Order: sequence, then structure tokens, then C-alpha cells
Amino acid sequence: MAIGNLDLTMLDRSYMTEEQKSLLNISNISQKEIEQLLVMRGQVQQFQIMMMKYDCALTEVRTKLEVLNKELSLKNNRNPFESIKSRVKTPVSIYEKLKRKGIPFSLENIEEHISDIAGVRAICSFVDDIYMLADCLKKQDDVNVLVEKDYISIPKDSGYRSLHLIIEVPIFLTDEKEMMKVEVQFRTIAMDFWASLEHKMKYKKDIENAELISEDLKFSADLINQLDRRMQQIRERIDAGDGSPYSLRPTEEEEKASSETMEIIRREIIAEQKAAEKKKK
Ligand code: 0O2
Repeated sequence: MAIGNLDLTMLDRSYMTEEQKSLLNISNISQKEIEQLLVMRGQVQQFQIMMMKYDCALTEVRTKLEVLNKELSLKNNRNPFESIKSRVKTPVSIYEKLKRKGIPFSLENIEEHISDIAGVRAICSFVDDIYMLADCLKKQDDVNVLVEKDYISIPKDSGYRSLHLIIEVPIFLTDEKEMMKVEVQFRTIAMDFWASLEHKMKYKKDIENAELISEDLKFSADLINQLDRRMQQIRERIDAGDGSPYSLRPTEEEEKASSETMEIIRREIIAEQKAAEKKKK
């Protein structure tokens, strides 16, 4: 029996004691401990079946996106997707997400409260591709849209931008059809670059001076947003065969952001100079 890559036959079941029940409250749980918890509850197979179904749902959604990619690449002579990544959430990550939400770890709670066990990340070339591709997916008649979170129009406080769709798609097993939830995150390359680095550096971690770091990350997210807008404007000019520089004039918002950048750089230079002078004395 294996959950993920681990072999459950290797586990010593006699190790399972009442103490294991406290697993629900421990932090930094390991995959092995989750497996022991499932063994203790006699739910190993049920868990494996559940994960297998989410994996099948991922395959369905990936295929849908790959079909769109093939069709649109032919029609428009360019690839709307830069890449499509997918993953089934690990048992540890599922456990931690439930814990963050204050919900006990159980199979019922996983199905009810975690909507991104099956997750697809579609990295798109331009912001307008994101909305066009999401619309194509939403109107397919075997796709139910459960939730749409547009963190591009309204970014999260962290600066995080992406379009999230939580959808339900059918999977067909030997004698049943089941609707499974999949979260699809649509991002541009720039949004993905920011989110991946931010995730590594800060997301979910307690750090010193968190407020200053958050401000800097937010500021970088705004720069990334400007870059995305600019790249889209350039593409629009190329599509229109218009090389005129005027269409690239910065917006008021961009001008404000760029003068803020200059101010930050100026302040940093002054601080560095002062620090150097102090060192000399
Ligand atoms: P991981 O490790 O990436 O899987 P819900 O999923 O709707 O029940 P949640 O988590 O509040 O509840 O939904 P939300 O805010 O839409 O976030 C879902 C996922 O989006 C997260 O999954 C992250 O992948 C990503 N995300 C959301 N906010 C941020 C952010 O500020 N920075 C980064 N880098 N990613 C973010 P997980 O499970 O939290 O994490």
C-alpha cells in the first residue's frame, strides 16, 4: 500500500497508540505520521481512492487546456500558454491547510473544505489571454464553475495576482461518474515569477521585520503589474502594425509609481552614503 511515494507496508502498526490521536494538534507533521493516522483509522484505501480521483480530474482539466492551446496556436499563430503545471496536493499540505482553517483532519472535511487538492496552474503570455482562456474553459458544458476569484482586478493585500477558478469536472470510472473539484490558477509569466519567489521567501512563514518585507514585496508586485501591462501594449501595437511611440506613453498610475521608485532609490542612496560616512569616522 502506498500513499504518495511512501510504502505503508513498511509501517509498524504497533507504534500506533492513543498518543497518535494527538496528531490532530501537532505542527510540522510528517507524511509518515499522516499515514499512521490513516492506518489507525482504517482509511488508507479510501484516502488512496480519493487522491486517485483528484488525479484523474487533473488529467481531464489539463487535456481541456491542452486542446485549447493547440487550437488557438493554429488559429492565432502564437501560443497563448507558456506552460501548464499541475499537482495533487500532498497529504502534509492538506493537513496543514485544514489546520490553518481550524478544521479537523478527516476525509469528509478534506472533500468539503479543501478546493485545491487538484490544482492546475496555467501560465499565460498576456493578461488578456488569461480572461479569454478562462472564458473558453467556463463555457464548456461539462464544467461547473463553483467559485471565481479575480485577484488580477483586485489583488490580495500581499500583492498576489492571479485568476482562480474552482471548477467541477466529471470523471468516469468503471461504474460511476463523479464530479471532482479542481482549482485552476491563471497567471502571466511575470505574476508567476513574483508568486513563486514570494512563496519561497515569505508566504506562510513567520519572519522578523515582516511588515517592511511585505511593503517591498507589494511594491515589486506593482512593478510586475506595470510590466505586464506594458508587454500587452507592445503586443497590441505589433498586432496593429503600429510602431508609434505615443501609444506607449505611461499612464498617470505608472508615472506616479515610477516617481515613487525614484524616491525610494534616492532615499536608499542617501542612507548608504550616511552609513559609509559613519563607518569612516
Ligand atoms: P499552496 O502551497 O500554493 O498550495 P481556499 O483554497 O479557497 O479554500 P484560500 O487558501 O484562502 O482558501 O484561497 P486563496 O486565497 O484563493 O489561495 C489559494 C492558493 O492561491 C494558495 O494555495 C496559493 O497557491 C495561492 N495564493 C494565494 N494567496 C497567495 C499569496 O499571497 N502569495 C502566493 N505566493 N500565493 C498565494 P495554498 O494552499 O494556500 O498554498
